[in-house]
Formats: sequence, C-alpha cells, structure tokens
Amino acid sequence: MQRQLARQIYYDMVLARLFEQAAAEQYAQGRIAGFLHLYPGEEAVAVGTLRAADTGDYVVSTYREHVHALVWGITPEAVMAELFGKATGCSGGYGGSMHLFDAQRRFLGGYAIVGETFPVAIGVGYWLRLTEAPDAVLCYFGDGAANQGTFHESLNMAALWKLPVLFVCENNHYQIGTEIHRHTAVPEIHRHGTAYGIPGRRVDGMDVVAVYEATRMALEHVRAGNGPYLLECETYRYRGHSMADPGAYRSALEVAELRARDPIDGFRERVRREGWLEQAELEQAESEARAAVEAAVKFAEESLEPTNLEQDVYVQPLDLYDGAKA
Ligand SMILES: Cc1ncc(C[n+]2csc(CCOP(=O)(O)OP(=O)(O)O)c2C)c(N)n1
Ligand SMILES: [Mg+2]
Repeated sequence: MQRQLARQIYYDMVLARLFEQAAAEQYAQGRIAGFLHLYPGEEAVAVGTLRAADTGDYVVSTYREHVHALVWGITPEAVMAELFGKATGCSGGYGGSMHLFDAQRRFLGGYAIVGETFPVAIGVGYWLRLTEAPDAVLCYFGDGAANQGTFHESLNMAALWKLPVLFVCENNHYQIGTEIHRHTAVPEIHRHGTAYGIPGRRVDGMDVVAVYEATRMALEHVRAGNGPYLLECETYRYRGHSMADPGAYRSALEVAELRARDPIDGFRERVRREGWLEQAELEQAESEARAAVEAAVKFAEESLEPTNLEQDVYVQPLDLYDGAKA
C-alpha cells in the first residue's frame, strides 16, 4: 500500500473513533438532542469503501453516517455543529445526527427510515445511466434493512436497468436488539443479490485493507457498465444501537471477542509489519485527529442556532396554493 494512502486511512479511522467518542460525551452533557447512533467498531467499512471510491461518486447513507460524511470530506466542524443543531452545521442545523447532507460534495444523506437509502440510490443511478456519466453510487445499508421491501424492489430495478450502484451492507449482526439469525432467513446478505442476478461477496469488515481491495474490484465491475454489485462487510458495533440502548442483549464475552479484532489496532499492526509508515508518522496522525475533534467541539459550542425555523421547510407554499386554485 502506498504511504500516502496508508496514512490517510489511519488518520480517517482514528478521527472516526475520536469523533464518535466526543459525540457520546457531548450527548451525555445534553448538548446533542434526539437519537445518536455511533460507529465505533465499524470504521473499516466506511473508510475502506470510501477511500476506494472516486471523488465524483455519490454517497447515500443511513442514520449511522457521521463517519461516511467525514471521510467524504464534510469537515468535522460542520458535522459536529449539525449534531449540536447549529446553523453552521452541514444541514444548517435543521437535520441533526441522522440527516447529514452536502449536495455539492455528492453526499446525499443521512436517512432515518430503514431501507430509505435504496430508492434514493437507484434514482441517482438511473440519472447517471441516462447521462452516461462515469460516476457510481455507493449505497449503504444495515443487515436489518435487507428485510425491507425497498431493498428487493430496488435490487430488481438496479439489475434490470444495469445501474451503476454499489450496495454496501454494513452487517453488524444486529437490528437494534435482534440478532441476525432471528431476523432474516438468509443471513449471508450478499446472497440476496443472486435472485436478481447481482454478483456480490462477503468481506471481513474489520480489515480495512480487505474492504478497500474488495471495493476497488466491485467498483471496477460497476463502472464497466455491468450493473450493480452487492458487497457485504461483516462488522460489529461496540456500543448499543443508539445512546438510548445499553445493549444488554449481548454478552460481555461476545463484545470482548469482537473488540479483540479492533480494525484500528489491526491496521496499525499491519502498517508496522509492512513498514508502510514510521511510528512518528502514526503518532503525528493521531495528534492531528485529536486536534481536529477538539476544534470541532469548540466550533459547534460557539456557533449559533438557526433563527428561522420555517426556512427550507416549505417550497414557496403560497405559489403552490395559487397553482392548486388555478
Ligand atoms: C421503516 C423503519 N422501521 C423501523 C425503524 C426503527 N429502526 C431504527 S434503526 C432499526 C434497526 C436497523 O438495523 P440495521 O439495518 O441492521 O442497521 P444498524 O442500526 O445495525 O446499523 C430499526 C428497526 C425505522 N427507523 N424505519
Ligand atoms: Mg445491523
């Protein structure tokens, strides 16, 4: 792996872990309201897939999307301010944790409804196909979302129209408190694509290099005009489903076993073994990430709340009313 890429990946994963820890602390202090779904343990999935994508690609993610937004270039300040509900947030403070958005960067959400990402992704994919654009869509979803009707309907249409969509399953084995073998008849999520002629594979989602390489191959397939691909990343979340969930349905032993396969520790060991980076470079990346998170919290604290709550809620309501009368 190239030095520059190894450094970027390490920085991304450390930033992701520290950002989410800071978000949990700020939530506990009452500065973040509503639901907050955190990503520790799953970092290799967002980082490995998005660092393998091109900057012109589109990203559609779920409510567990802070890290996708950060890797895709939304600044830690703009993400943290959005969690705080401040006007300087990437959605103007109107969206919050589950609705991060940046159209200019082609980051199209942040969706709270399970299975909502699929129709949005195939809409963009359809447009890319019509305009013969070279870009792809990365569509993230959890293992639980594979049971939704939108998943099957969208897979069918994406295959039928050969849309350039990479479906990325973040299989963390739980749908809130329900373990995967209790919520789906076929727990190998990538196999769900076979009914629609969509190729796919499962990859170790705790291994960022494996995720990166699998994504490169998958995106090559998608960009060559072959239609969609379904990449299933097996991963694990260390915390409960959201800050409201203590996660008592899992044994301490299960969590400890998965923590022993931590994606950041694993990558750091690999970097040392392969000689990709020096110890000083790792430490430098860590302190830069720490400083970025501290600055983000300060920025969010000092920012102002939005003043006009009606802004962007209605599209010229009077015009619509007049149109209806006519
Ligand atoms: C249509 C719909 N049904 C139910 C919910 C409530 N809900 C929120 S998250 C969630 C679990 C989803 O699990 P999964 O897709 O595996 O994602 P994870 O949280 O594990 O990342 C449920 C059922 C919802 N938001 N939308
Ligand atoms: Mg899940």
